[in-house]
Amino acid sequence: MIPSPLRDDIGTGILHLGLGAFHRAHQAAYTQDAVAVAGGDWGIEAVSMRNPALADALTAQGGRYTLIERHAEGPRLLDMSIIRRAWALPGNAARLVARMADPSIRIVTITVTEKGYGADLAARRLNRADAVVAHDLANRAAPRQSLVGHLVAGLAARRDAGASGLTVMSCDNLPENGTLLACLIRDFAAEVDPGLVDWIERHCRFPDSMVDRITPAANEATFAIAEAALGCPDLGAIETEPFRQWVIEDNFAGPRPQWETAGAQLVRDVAPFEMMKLRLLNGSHSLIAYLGALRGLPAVRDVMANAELGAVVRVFMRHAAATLPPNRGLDADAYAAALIARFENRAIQHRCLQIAADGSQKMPQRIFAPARERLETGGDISAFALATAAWIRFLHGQDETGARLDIKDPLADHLRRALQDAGSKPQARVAALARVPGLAHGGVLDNRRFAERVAALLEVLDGDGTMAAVRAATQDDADANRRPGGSRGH
Ligand code: CS2
Repeated sequence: MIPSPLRDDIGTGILHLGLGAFHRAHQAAYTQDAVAVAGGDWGIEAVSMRNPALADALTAQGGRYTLIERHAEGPRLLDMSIIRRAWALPGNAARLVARMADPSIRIVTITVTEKGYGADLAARRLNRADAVVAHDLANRAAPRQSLVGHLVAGLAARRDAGASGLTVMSCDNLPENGTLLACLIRDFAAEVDPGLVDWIERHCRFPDSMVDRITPAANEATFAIAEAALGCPDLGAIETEPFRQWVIEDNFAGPRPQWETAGAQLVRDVAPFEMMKLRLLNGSHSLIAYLGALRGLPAVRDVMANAELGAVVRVFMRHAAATLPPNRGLDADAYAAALIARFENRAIQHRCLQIAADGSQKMPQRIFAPARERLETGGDISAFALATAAWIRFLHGQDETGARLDIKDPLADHLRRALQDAGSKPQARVAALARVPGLAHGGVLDNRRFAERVAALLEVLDGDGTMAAVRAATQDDADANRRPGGSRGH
């Protein structure tokens, strides 16, 4: 175990919302390293959005937990102590407001996953149809429920306390995540407290950020490794890959930790990094997750160990890379090659079903947006069509052996009903999904060329199974590459 390098008397300058594994493996690790090198009162007060058990367990451990980095040569264990306090939000809304108004808090960071924002991803506005958002807008006297409702209440209290502005940084996998969050907060504030909009615009900042570290949910092995090292159980232990990347828009309302001393990149424009990551890493992750789930393969590494599935992932990455704006100083080929090695890491057991969850919130930026660009430029769409067909087949809730698949998705009921009503014809199923309210497909599922390709692959999935569909999609790519002038996915 590598001991924590931090002193005990570090003050708390960051309030974090979302105490999941990703935060503990990524932002907490960067911040601990930055404070160890450059100092500063940047301890983290972490708020669990739903789960009191985890917050209680961390509190009982004095905020400490073991971070296990899964290197090829064996695990490396770090004693983490940057989280100074942890508590859960249910029943504590007033406490959150009070902490946001405290001048010693300078930054609020957020990892609540894509669905936690209550956003209409197509319009990039507040989703008034979202139950918790609608509740907060309609019942201002009732306890708040939505992320944006809590943040707006906290910002109002901060203004009323006469404190300085705040930096509120989203660390979730959404395009222009900070800009999106600023729009949602503006939408909400304009309705409940119009004067606040101006104060927020003048004093607060919402930097965009690209976050990356593959962090599976903790499993029995995670807890066993930590317990063996500590001699007692560690309920906060988590495991992660060695790789990490954090690209942050240098746009802060006040001071910040010297995250660059820990390897973070502070840049003017995050968009090129974020687009490459969302489309190559997260896009192929979703493809892997749906193909793997249908095949009954437990984890990403198991999908990559199959030569044909590994090959289709490479084809997908090539096509996704072809949608990235050129000349942005980033090497997509090297990035893709590194990704393959990360996905193949035998030491990481990243479950397909974990990644497959919440597809309606992930497909838009990972699959539909690049597919739309390919349709506009007349490029090959087969890899995106395969990901879409596999998702639809997955939504039927059975793998190809007939075993039940658990569909976790905020739109699950709508998606299930749409597919049930559509009957068995592939074209009708694609058309039915295109009409699901709140699914931000950007017109892609209504596009004739795309819908036909998805339906054709869905038919193969239904009739001949996952591998046959993979072969059909890979064949498209091979044919395109044989045509004169056709290559490299263009
Ligand atoms: C994954 C991501 O669960 C998912 O949808 O694609 O959590 C992925 O592991 C991270 O973005 C990696 O940085």
